Amino acid sequence: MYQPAITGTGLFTPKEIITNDELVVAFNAYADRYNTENAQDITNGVLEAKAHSSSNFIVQASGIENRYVLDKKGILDPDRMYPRLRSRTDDEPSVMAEIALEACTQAIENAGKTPADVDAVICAASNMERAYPAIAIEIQKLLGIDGFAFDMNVACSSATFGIQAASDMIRTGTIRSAIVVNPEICSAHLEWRDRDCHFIFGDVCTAVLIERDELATGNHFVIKSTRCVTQFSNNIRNNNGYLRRARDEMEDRRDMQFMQNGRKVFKEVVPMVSNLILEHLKDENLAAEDLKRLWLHQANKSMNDFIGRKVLGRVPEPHEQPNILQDYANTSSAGSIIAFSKYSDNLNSGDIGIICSFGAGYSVGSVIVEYR
Ligand code: CO8
Repeated sequence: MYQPAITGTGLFTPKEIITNDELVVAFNAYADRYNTENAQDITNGVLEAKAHSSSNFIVQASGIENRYVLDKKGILDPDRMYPRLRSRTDDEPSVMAEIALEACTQAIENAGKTPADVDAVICAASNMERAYPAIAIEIQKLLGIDGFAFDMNVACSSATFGIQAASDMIRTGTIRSAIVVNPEICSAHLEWRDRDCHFIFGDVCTAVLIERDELATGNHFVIKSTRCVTQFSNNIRNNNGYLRRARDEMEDRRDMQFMQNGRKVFKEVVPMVSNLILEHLKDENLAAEDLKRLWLHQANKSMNDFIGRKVLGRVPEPHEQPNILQDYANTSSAGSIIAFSKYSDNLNSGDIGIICSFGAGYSVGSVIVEYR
């Protein structure tokens, strides 16, 4: 058996930022136009008028202040309200592979390695831009990696589930190393015309290189153990898929994009997460006070505050549980990895931390790491 370790991280951040105020101006312009164009149906009770969004609500309900996106103009155009991404030929890299290339290259360099040192690529994300061939195999080709690659999707928990898959393959000796990459183009499956969710998501790509501990050349994080749990729920759902064409009644309905019952998700997922973390710590004979850092999924600030309090038994210090959602919004599976890649400093050898993601499925993934 080999000991897996995270030896490098990479982060691709899009150049364009949308502030809450910019988002709200665009949404309210869209809502006003919708209400004017549908005035008759609204008066007759056939349609509901769209209420305005507000920056104050967004910050207070979620903690989100900004989000990075691949295309700001299309999203903020009240006549469009979704990104405009250039069509690509089959000979060009796909968008997901392109942003993955940047994050993977950084992760490999950060570990002091080259693509020749990598045996596998796992593209773990909450949506894939095509059904096949796997995006991971395209990333593998672009990086010039031998071995094999595959895609996996466990929504917001894709990264931690991918880390578990890679770690287990390294433990058993199937591979020496794997890159787990999370290209999340959330802006393309978010419904920007729905004020309940239009502020939630942003785009990003994260990557971690996982290797046998003995191959690490610098400071790294030994993966002590991983835990994953799932429980079916319709409270976060997207019904778009390849059967759409076959179903005559499925035109461009609201449920072709991200849908959620946020209140229920909040109430049901928080106990799942804190229970999994506490059980995972117990299995490792660790106490909550042994945890020097929690890199949590980045969906909602109050949600993270609740989980931190439940796990530690007190209010975590900001440096113990860093949040990045104020800058990035929810980036699905990438959120906890952004926090990990940006806030892994000031740790001493032997310090213990936990990476934990949670979301649609429901799914929760927990990774206990030790800094070396
Ligand atoms: N501006 C002003 N008012 C608003 C707005 C707005 N933008 N939106 C809603 N309101 C109003 C509501 O209409 C409601 O009014 P009323 O009381 O009159 O009915 C009031 O404000 C309160 O609304 P909510 O109850 O919805 O507000 P909450 O306090 O519950 O906050 C949140 C909403 C922020 C969504 C919160 O519930 C939350 O964060 N919940 C957790 C959600 C979560 O963690 N989800 C995980 C999803 S991520 C995931 O799994 C990945 C999926 C795959 C990626 C998808 C990419 C697109």
